[in-house]
Order: sequence, then structure tokens, then C-alpha cells
Amino acid sequence: MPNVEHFPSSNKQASKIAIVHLGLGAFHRAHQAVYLERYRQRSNDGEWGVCSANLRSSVGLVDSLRDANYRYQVAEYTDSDSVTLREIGVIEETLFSGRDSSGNSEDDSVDSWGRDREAMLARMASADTRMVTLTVTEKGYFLNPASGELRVDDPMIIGDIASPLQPRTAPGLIVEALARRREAGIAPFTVLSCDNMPDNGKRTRQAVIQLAEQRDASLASWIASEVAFPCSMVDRIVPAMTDVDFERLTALGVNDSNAVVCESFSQWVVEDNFPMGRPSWEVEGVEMVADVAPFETMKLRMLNGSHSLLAYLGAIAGIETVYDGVNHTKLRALLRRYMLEEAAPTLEMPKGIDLDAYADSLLVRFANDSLRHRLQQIAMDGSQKLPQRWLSGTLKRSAAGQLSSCVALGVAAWIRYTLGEDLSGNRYTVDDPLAKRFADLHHTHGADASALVAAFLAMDDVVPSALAADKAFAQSVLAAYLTLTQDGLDGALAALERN
Ligand code: NAI
Ligand code: CS2
Repeated sequence: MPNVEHFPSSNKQASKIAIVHLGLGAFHRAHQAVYLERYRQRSNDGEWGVCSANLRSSVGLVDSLRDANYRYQVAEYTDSDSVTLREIGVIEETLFSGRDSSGNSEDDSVDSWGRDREAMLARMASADTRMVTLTVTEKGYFLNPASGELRVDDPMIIGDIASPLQPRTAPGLIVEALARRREAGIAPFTVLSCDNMPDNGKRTRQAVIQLAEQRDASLASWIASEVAFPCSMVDRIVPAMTDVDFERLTALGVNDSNAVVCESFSQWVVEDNFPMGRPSWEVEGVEMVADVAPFETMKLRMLNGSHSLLAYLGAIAGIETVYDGVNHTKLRALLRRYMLEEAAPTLEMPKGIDLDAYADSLLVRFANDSLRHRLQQIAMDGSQKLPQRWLSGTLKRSAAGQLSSCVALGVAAWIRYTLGEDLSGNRYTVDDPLAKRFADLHHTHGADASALVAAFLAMDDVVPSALAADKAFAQSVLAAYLTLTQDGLDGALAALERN
């Protein structure tokens, strides 16, 4: 039995709702909500209650949190010997605007949406709301991952352009709520993205302004001049809950279907640009800085880049979790090599940041024996993740004439992963907005590895064309793909060691 520390939620009166959060998933419950709960308890500041909403999936969570009077438990594990249980009570309302589907359905008709959409828009347009925060995953911004431009040809965005008063996307809801505020003479809220994207504030701004331009140029220029979109770097490993997690919590006396398990580590670095005010959350360790970019790039390339490397190589080799992967001696060595030789040298960090120590600390976090972080979860949405995790850094190295062999192996594993079948022939679902395109490429080129690799590298909305044109890199991806498919993971890792 681990050592358990309990922190009940405060019994104070409900806080005033000043934050609307879009994307009520596991991460929001275990990160932002925890910072706000701790802040509320320490400061007695009841001004920052949260209305947390889902846009297209997990209606069950929205309703069951409401039924639980918006209280739930977060279990923070240092390791299997030590856990902190926190009750969170900072969420004051939950809403659901969309329809519960796989979340990727492209044929959702406008009519099937809208349960709490008006309530959400009213909440966002209310003068009490000072901040809208987001964790809607990378694909929830509808941006081309390589160029950062709004995907105006996406069916969901087409729908929001055609029916701006009944928006279905996060950018659409923000544009409509801002239009209502402008119309009513209410100052705009601040928009804070907490998703794993480079320049996440700037990208959110791009999505919102480009969508607003489709509707009303003067609204777009009002947003451009009046709305703050600070960038942020968020970090805490919060895996999707499994049956094993719920069983462990039950053994600790926690019977809560809305509970979340996470690591004890947590970090939040935020650009200090909040014209409508913000909680003084720095008392809880939130780092308020002028420029988030170096920290964000470091985390995306080192932590998330390692995660994706493990995810694709591990998933096709039948390895289930990050913990299992990092305990595979050769995979662990690959992660170290990738971080120190191919990620760290691409970073420009402020003085005092020790990237060797950062790499070591990440390997310790990945080896947390209480987290069942499934590689299939991390492998999801690769088309939206790989540009910032691997490819932007690799492009920089390529321009300097340097070959990135670990990334080349990762790209080969990703291509093989998108077949939907591991190296032993076990099938799984490829969860990615481009899954259909991947399937078509495998169908057309499956018998010709060289053509298949070339076709994947030619997807210029994922792979920067200058990198695809680097012959040494393309050759290295092809060689790794052939070794992986012929000699398996061990063969590919042995071949890399010889390089
Ligand atoms: P989750 O699967 O528990 O929740 C995903 C959330 O995104 C749900 O609220 C879902 O409704 C929403 N969503 C998905 N597609 C959407 C779309 N197209 N439009 C609007 N909403 C959409 O995932 P979790 O763990 O909450 O992670 C969400 C995001 O948080 C990640 O993609 C990442 O950017 C960020 N994050 C997660 C971390 C983690 O360890 N779980 C750590 C750091 C950041
Ligand atoms: C992971 C991240 O799911 C993924 O792609 O790499 O969610 C990772 O767990 C977090 O960024 C850690 O902060």
C-alpha cells in the first residue's frame, strides 16, 4: 500500500465563474483545475471559478461531473510508494455543445448539434468571463500543422463559415462569443491555449482571426487589435484512465468515475499578457514569463519528441506503455541519443538551462511505475504532432547538413504504424484526421517501400518540403523502414547503433 496524503477541497462558497474552458478532458482536470484549486485554497480568492465544456465528445463526463456536484479526485503519483489525493472543487459548471461521436466524423450535420451551445455562448459572452482556456487537442484548432494556416476546406470549418451563429468548432465558438461581446460593448476575454503546440497563443489567434475574416473583416480587425492570446507551455503526464487505475483507486478508498491519475510533476509557463486580469497563480508555481517559446520548443522536442519515438517504435513492436518502453534497454538508449544528439542541439535556451539534466529527468518521469500511459494514446494524431516534435528541429539540422538518424527511424516507424497493423500482424485503429489518406497511400504503394516512403514524405501539410527534398534524410527513412519491416525493432535499433 502506498503512502497516501489527502487534500480535501475547500468548503467555501462557490466561486464566481470567470473562466470558460473548452476541452474538459483528463489534462484540464489534472493540470489547470489543480493549480486553480490550490490557488483558491491558499488565497481565499473566489473570483476564478470555471465553466468547463466539451464540444464534441465525452458528454458522459459533462453530466457525471454535474451529478457529483462538480467534485472529483486527482491522484498524483510520485511512484507506487507515494500518492497525493486531491479533491478538486473549482469547476462550477459543465456544458456540452456538440454531439457525441468518435470526434472525427466528417458528416455531422449542423442540426444534430447544439445541446448547451447557447448556454456556452452566453457564458462566454458574459461580462463576468475574463478568460477562455483551451485543451481541445492539436486538431481542434483546424490548422494546417505545417503552415499554421486555418484549414478552410475542412467540413467543420465550412460549417462554421456557413452558420456562424451555430458554431461547432472551438475557433467558431470563440469568434461568435467575441462578436456578441463587441456588439454589447463588453471588453473581450483573454484566450489561453494550453495545448501542446508551438506558439500556441499565436496559432490560436491565427485560427480565430482567419475564421472571423470569413464573416466580417471589421470583426477580424477588432479581434486582431483587442484580444490577447498569450502563449503557454504546459507539462504534466496525465494518461487516459484504465480499469487498472480505477481498481488501484478503489483500493485506496476512492470510488469516483471522474477521477484522474497523473504524475506528481507539474509545470506551467505562461506569457504574462492578461488585459482582463488573471489569478495570482504564480504563488502555486506557475511561471509567468515574457517569452514562452524556448521552453515550449524544449518540451515539444525533448519530452514529446521522445514520447512519439517510443509510441511508434513501441506500438508496432507490441510494447504497451511508456513504462514498458523505457525499460527496454535499447529503446531507452535511443531516447537518450535522440534527446542529446538530435533535439538538444536545435534549441536556443536561456542561460542556466541544463539540457543533459532535463533529458535525465524526463527518463525518470517516463519510468514512473504507477502510470499506465499507453503508447497507442500517444501515437494518436501523429499528423498534427510530428511537425513540432521532430520535423522542425530536423529541418534545422538538415539545413546545416546534419543527418538525424533517430528521427529518420521514428518517421519510418510512424509510416509503418499508419498501416493499422503491428509487425506481428495485430490490427488496431489509426486515430488521426488524415487516417483515410494514410490508408489510401498504403493501398496504392504498399508493395513498393520506396514509393510508399516517398509518398509519405511528399505530404507537405505534415513534412516540410525542404526536409522531404533532403536526399540523405529520405534515404535514411527508407533504409530504416526496410530494416524495421524485415528485421523488426531489434534489427532496426542494432542498425542505428552501427551508424
Ligand atoms: P482527453 O482525450 O482526455 O480529452 C481531449 C479533449 O479534447 C476532450 O475534451 C475532447 O472533447 C476535446 N477534443 C478532441 N477533439 C476536438 C475537436 N476537434 N474540437 C474540440 N474539442 C476536441 O485528452 P487530454 O489528456 O485532456 O489531452 C488534451 C490535450 O491537452 C492534448 O492534446 C495536449 O494538447 C494537452 N496536454 C495533455 C497532456 C496529457 O498528458 N494528457 C499534457 C500536456 C498537454
Ligand atoms: C503526449 C503528451 O499524448 C501525447 O502525445 O506526448 O500528452 C504528454 O504526455 C504531455 O505533453 C506531457 O506534458
